[in-house]
Amino acid sequence: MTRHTFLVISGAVLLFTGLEQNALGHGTPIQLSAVDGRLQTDEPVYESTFEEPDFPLPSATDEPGVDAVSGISVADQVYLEVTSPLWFSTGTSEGSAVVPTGTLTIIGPNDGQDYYEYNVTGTIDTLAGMLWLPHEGQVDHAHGLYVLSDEGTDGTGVYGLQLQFSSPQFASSDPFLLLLATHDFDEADFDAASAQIFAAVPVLGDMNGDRLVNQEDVPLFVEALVNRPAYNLREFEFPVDADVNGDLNDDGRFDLGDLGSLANLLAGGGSAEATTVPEPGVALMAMTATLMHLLFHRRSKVADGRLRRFC
Ligand SMILES: [Ca+2]
Ligand SMILES: [Ca+2]
Repeated sequence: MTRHTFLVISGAVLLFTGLEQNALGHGTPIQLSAVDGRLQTDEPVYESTFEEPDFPLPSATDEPGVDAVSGISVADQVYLEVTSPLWFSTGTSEGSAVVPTGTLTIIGPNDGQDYYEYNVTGTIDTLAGMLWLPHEGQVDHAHGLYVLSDEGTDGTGVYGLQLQFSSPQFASSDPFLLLLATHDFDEADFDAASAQIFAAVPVLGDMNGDRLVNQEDVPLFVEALVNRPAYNLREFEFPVDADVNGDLNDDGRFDLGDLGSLANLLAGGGSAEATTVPEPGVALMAMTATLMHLLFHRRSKVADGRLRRFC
């Protein structure tokens, strides 16, 4: 297995419109790798919060510089793409994520001469593909900046943007979610705001709530189909709406008709955590076997009169 690894260190900056000073925060490092011809990140969600602002904003041309690359060839091209609209949540109870009128600016690493800057608003097509690599010379890690512009109606809260890395040389990474909280946001409300953004940006096919799609979702996919009460008792790292995540053929229903779509999805690459990728037929057979086992298991327990539920 060939493994190329380099680091994308994400800085994060909060820019106050109308103020001369700017607030600087540091984002979570994103580790990007290429394994067996496929890009992958080390986490499905990255968070950044700003406690005490740090002044002043460093020069954009200095901070997002690229120091080095190891692994991925400088001849390879890697792009950063937006895969869903920009979302915003204030984390209020019973609230929801909304598409903000404000702007999130992404400043990509430079190539020794210049840097790339893209503004993302509520529309998905603002960042159609930002060239993240190649860079000249040896590069071990790259820096990016995310600038939250306090414009429009969005104020204190959390921004959520789903991104992915793509490349002509590699299969695309799974989408990953970037969560950025403004410096004056109460971190006690961060989980609520995040949950509202998670709901706005579901990961289709993720049935075990890790925001990844791989073989581990198969038994949960089946359980959600055949025994929803048991499935609903489960607690996941990230919230899951089975009827949304499981409706892979986009017909508005989560049912047996989605099984084949999950098989195709897994055969198409799985996720960053998947180590083997089955053929569609193999995946479908595995799911069918799991389904039959669970159905038989439930029937047996019901038949003996002692257990009415399986888990
Ligand atoms: Ca999953
Ligand atoms: Ca469906």
